Amino acid sequence: MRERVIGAAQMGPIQKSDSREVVVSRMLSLLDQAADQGCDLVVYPELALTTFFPRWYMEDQSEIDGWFEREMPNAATQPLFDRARAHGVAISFGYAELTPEGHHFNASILTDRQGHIVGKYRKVHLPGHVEYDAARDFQHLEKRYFEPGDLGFETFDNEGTLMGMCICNDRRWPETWRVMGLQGVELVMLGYNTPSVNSQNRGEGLSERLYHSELSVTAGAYQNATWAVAVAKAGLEDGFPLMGGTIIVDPDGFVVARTTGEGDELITAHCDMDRCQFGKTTIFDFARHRRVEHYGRITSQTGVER
Ligand code: ING
Repeated sequence: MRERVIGAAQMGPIQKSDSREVVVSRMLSLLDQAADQGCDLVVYPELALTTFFPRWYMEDQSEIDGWFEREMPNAATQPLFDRARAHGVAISFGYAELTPEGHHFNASILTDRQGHIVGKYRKVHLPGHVEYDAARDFQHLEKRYFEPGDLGFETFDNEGTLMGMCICNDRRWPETWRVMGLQGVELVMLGYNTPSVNSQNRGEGLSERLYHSELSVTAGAYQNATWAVAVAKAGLEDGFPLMGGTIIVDPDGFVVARTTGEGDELITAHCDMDRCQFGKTTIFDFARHRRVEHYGRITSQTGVER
């Protein structure tokens, strides 16, 4: 049995005026709770250090860049890496990355239990739009502020467990999960900031959105025989509601832990990574069952060709 004790650290709202330091202190509190409960890995949400700023239309690049981190760790986040190392807990969290070359990514990192970064991911599937859209109840300008990720969907051997990351909208695309599944992934970690309401369809309510999120994560876990941890930033951010719905899912696609509220809330699960093997060697033994000669459209086409 290769057990990892995993904590999903859901975070409540971060207001536009909240400093990185205030946010990090909340993350430290969740980390301490996780360590007290025996966790050896803690997963935080997408863009965990700031409010979900793509809801705001901005034109001034220096204002936009103020939401990004130029290095990781940095002064604001060093206490988090130091505390994680002191506890012997690996962490994963999302943040807005501004590279030395001037590229802007919606990124996430993964550390080992000594606080060393062992993996990085940059969000591939960017939802939303580039220009201000007056038809929307609120903006979702990820295509304006971020470039599509350039690292693909990699997996990382983190102290004996093969781990992978994706971010938010990525979870809705089966390609995300299968590319990691084809590498033998055993744990997929993802954070999300998902509005509770659809900016383009007032008819779609919270229960539908929670269902679609859980459907995406449980399907991805089941169809690739992997554990999955999906962690929300939730609650009312400057009046804009983000949904909760944080879950930990086993390799058979069953939810083993879920949050109940929309604030800072830790859930944990004892996850035996060897439980991935049954699915990977029977129903989802890709080598025995897949017929790639029929899958060409998946990579040769972007859109539909009737
Ligand atoms: N947020 C949302 C998400 O994919 C979205 C955007 C919501 C797209 C619902 C489609 C439907 O969960 C982010 N940040 O990707």
